[in-house]
Amino acid sequence: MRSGQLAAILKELADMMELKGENPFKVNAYRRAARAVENSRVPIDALERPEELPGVGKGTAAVIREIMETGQSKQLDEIRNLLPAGLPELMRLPGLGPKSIHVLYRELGVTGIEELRQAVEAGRVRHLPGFGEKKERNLAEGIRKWNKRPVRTLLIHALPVAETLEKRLRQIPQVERVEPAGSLRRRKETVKDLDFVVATEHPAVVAERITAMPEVTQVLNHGETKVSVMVEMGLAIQVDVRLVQPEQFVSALHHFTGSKEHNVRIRQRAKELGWKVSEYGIFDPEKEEVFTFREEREMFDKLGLPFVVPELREDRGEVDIPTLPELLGIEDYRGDLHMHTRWSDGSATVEEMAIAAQKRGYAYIAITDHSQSLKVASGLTADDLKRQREEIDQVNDRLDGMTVLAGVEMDILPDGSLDYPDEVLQELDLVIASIHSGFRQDEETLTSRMIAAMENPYVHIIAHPTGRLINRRDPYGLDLDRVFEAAKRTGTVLELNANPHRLDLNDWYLKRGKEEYGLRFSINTDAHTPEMLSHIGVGIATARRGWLEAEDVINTYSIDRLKDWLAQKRGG
Ligand code: DGT
Ligand code: CA
Ligand code: CA
Ligand code: ZN
Repeated sequence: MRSGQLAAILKELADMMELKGENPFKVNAYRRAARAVENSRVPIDALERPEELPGVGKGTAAVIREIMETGQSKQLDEIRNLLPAGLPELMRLPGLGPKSIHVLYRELGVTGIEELRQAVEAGRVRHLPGFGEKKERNLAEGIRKWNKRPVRTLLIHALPVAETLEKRLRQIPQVERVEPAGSLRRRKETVKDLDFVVATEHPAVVAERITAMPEVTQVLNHGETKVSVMVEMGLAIQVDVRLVQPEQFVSALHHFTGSKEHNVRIRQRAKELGWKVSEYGIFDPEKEEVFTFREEREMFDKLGLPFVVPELREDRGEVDIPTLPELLGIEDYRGDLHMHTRWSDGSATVEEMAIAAQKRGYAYIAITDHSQSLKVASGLTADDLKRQREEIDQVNDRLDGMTVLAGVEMDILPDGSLDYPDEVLQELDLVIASIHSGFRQDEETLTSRMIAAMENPYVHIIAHPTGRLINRRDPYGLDLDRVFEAAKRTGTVLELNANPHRLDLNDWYLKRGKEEYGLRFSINTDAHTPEMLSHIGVGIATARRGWLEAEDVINTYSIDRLKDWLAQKRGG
């Protein structure tokens, strides 16, 4: 390892600890150590005792040793994993260091750029210690620039913008029909831009109204058939609106929903029948006739195909098979099995989570706080779990028609062992295991670690198996085929984590796990607040894109069936 790499990890550790609000003495110890490493005249790999570096104490030396031996720091991984995912990237805004970000987090609950933007807009930032009006103005500018950077927008951020725009378009008197199209309609996890198809007899008038919207910051294209604008509605995003004659609405909607690959297959299908498909309809050259449709179903019907819902239009077989699956719907979902409370790093009590779940119409939930090794998330000891179980029992007594299961999200430690002995696990109703540290290990080590956890009969579910964070962190280097095979063999269920930054397993892996290994899955929000239970919507959408049916997902089971399954996994 080179000194530069070591120093960079130490600096990052200091930043992350400061973000988290750790004691400044500890933070400074790591900063000092980083400087000492950079300035050391002895090459770092020749250094036998890091304690000999000026200003480096025993504790810091141990961390340096760990980094030099393993190439990483367990503590850093843990903090990185447990801080709200949007917090570290705030450091990229000019004028914001870890200390001020911590103040924003602690005082205003800011956990990412969007919350910060709202706080700045509401004028709440200027009153914080060390901020003021000038800094607030600079932040506003920094955020505007940041939002213009070319990354794909998360589905969960795009959905409310699309909804507002859709309403706006419907209010224009000359507009007859409106539908969102493109990747948003297909519910892809991220979208590049927002596409709409609008039916109107007066395209020029409608185009004028769109470009005149107050949120439009730039007009990219202003024609009679297409208007493209940049809007700033909480986030900056491009919006493409196609203006079509009412009778062409359905074929245009299909065309601009895509995907491109799906459209290719549809054109091939039409060709087999001697026809041509375009955004204007299906053309029969022999009869010189154009077919148009009132609904998309009629168009698929005309082509002799079953109706393909937008989520499946990715050319993953949807045009090639005679019957399509009956996809999972939100109404099939009966309970969330992964969430946190104040016992670890959540914001609410057990009862508050249970009542929020009841309001959503669920029959059960599982409380799964973090385990003891995750000190950064105040992980629970075996004794804490016992006391938490008492609280859960009381909540179960108080609430009708809602079962709260006592669970845990247990760390799979870097050496492959589990964070509690079996005697502790057997007392719990449900055990989730997951990796929160050492995720840069090599493929073999990581894969064996995960498989070892699955082989424990008390482990029911593996949470967020690939560990990816959309736009932020690549998946762990796992051999997923071996993981799928082990899940099948041991009856362990893999999670689709519905946190909008994770959506892990993704649609593609879900389909593969189901079709090639016959796996079942669990879809959970991993909520840390009652509001976050609503993330289940993007989870269900991703499951649908993964071709999952109700029967493939254990969260659709009745409570009795779920309990049977939980017992059966343990050989009961
Ligand atoms: P995105 O925007 O990257 O998240 O994904 P899409 O699928 O929304 O892609 P987009 O916005 O470029 O185009 C919307 C749909 O329009 C696309 O799925 C297929 C259809 N389409 C038809 N012809 C064309 C074409 O010539 N170019 C593009 N880009 N799209 C076309
Ligand atoms: Ca698009
Ligand atoms: Ca587009
Ligand atoms: Zn969790």
